[in-house]
This record gives sequence, structure tokens and C-alpha cells, in this order.
Amino acid sequence: MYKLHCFAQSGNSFKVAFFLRALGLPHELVYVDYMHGATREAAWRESSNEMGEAPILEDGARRITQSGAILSYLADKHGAYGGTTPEEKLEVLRWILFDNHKFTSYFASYRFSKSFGPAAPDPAVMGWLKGRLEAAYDIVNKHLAKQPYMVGEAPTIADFSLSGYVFYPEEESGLDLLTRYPHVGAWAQRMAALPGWVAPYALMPGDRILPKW
Ligand SMILES: N[C@@H](CCC(=O)N[C@@H](CS)C(=O)NCC(=O)O)C(=O)O
Repeated sequence: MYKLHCFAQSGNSFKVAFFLRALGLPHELVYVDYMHGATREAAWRESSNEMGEAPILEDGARRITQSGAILSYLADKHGAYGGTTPEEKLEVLRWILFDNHKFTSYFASYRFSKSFGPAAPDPAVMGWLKGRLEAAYDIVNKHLAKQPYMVGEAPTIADFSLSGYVFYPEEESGLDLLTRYPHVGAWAQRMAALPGWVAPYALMPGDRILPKW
């Protein structure tokens, strides 16, 4: 049985939790107490992930980190959602890299600072992050105007990767991105209609925290 180390606020974990459910694979969710510093402890990094991050997938004795690597591992192992031709697989990788660098990353940093950071966010930093995340949403919105999923006509792990943060409550970022970028909004609805979808706070362990700032 797979074990996924995760916590409720982690959209990077949600990518994998959602994918395990879409594949119908038995798994256990193991809580990571990120909000109280678990991932910054030397012992946790030594035993769990030297990169200091969730998610972590355990498959027997094997531990895999980085949501993109985990999604690729599961797609290969179970022969689903990985793309069907070498060209498609390369496209899937390209969008997972774009997601990790820009689409997820700038949004996640913005949302964390806005709602969960230790101090009120710096307006200059927030302005910069907002510009970067909006540029990434704009690129994905234009791409999804041409096709229903990120790679071709059917969902792939690229879609699961990009879907990490789009289902969290809008109040956490204060940005109505799914309305302002309607093709992203329509795609998010298609993703939510896939088998196994459950909203992040109903799916992963840990208490919901109301926005602080
Ligand atoms: N690229 C990584 C990002 C993982 C990540 O940033 N995880 C967050 C939680 S959503 C984390 O554990 N961050 C710890 C930290 O940055 O200190 C992935 O996709 O798995």
C-alpha cells in the first residue's frame, strides 16, 4: 500500500493525493506537521526528505519526493496518464517543469505569504509575485483556449500537476483567477469531474487555517 506524506494546505501534495485517487490505488495519507516546522527539523530531513518538502511517496522501501517525479513514477508504473507517444511524454515533462517553476510556484508563494506567513506580507514582494503568477496563468489560459487538457485531448499527469492549487478557497489568495482566466476555470471544472476528485481540505490531513493577513 502506498503512503503519501502530506498536509491539508499543500497543493503540491494534493497533486499526488488526487492522482492516487484517480488511479483508484489503495493508499494511506500520513500527516506532516509543516505548520509547526516538521520539514525544517534536521532529523526529519535525514529520515524523510533532504529537500525539506512534502509530498513524499512511500512505495515499500522506496521513498520518492518532488510531485513531478512522483506523478511520473506512478504514471509509468500503472501505465496511465503519462502520455501515449514519445512526443506526448516530452510535452508532459515540459508542462510539469513549467508548472513547478512558474504556475504552481509563484501562486503558492503568493498564497502562503498572504494567508499563512509568520508576518504581514511585504507589498513590494507581493506585487512582484502577483505579476509573475498572472503571467503564468495567462500562458496556461492561452494554451487551454486551444485544447481541453494541457497535452492533447485527454488528461495527463501534466494536468494533475497544474491542478495542485486551483481548488483551494479563493479567499486564501484573494485573487479570482478562475474567473479572470476562463479557460483555466473551465479546465479546473473538467479536472474536478475526473474520478476520485475531492476538494483538498476534505482530502488531506490537518486542520484548515483561516487566512491570517
Ligand atoms: N517542487 C516541489 C515543491 C514542494 C514544496 O514546495 N512543498 C512545500 C509544501 S506545499 C514544502 O514542503 N515546503 C517546505 C519549505 O519550502 O520549507 C514538489 O512539487 O514536490
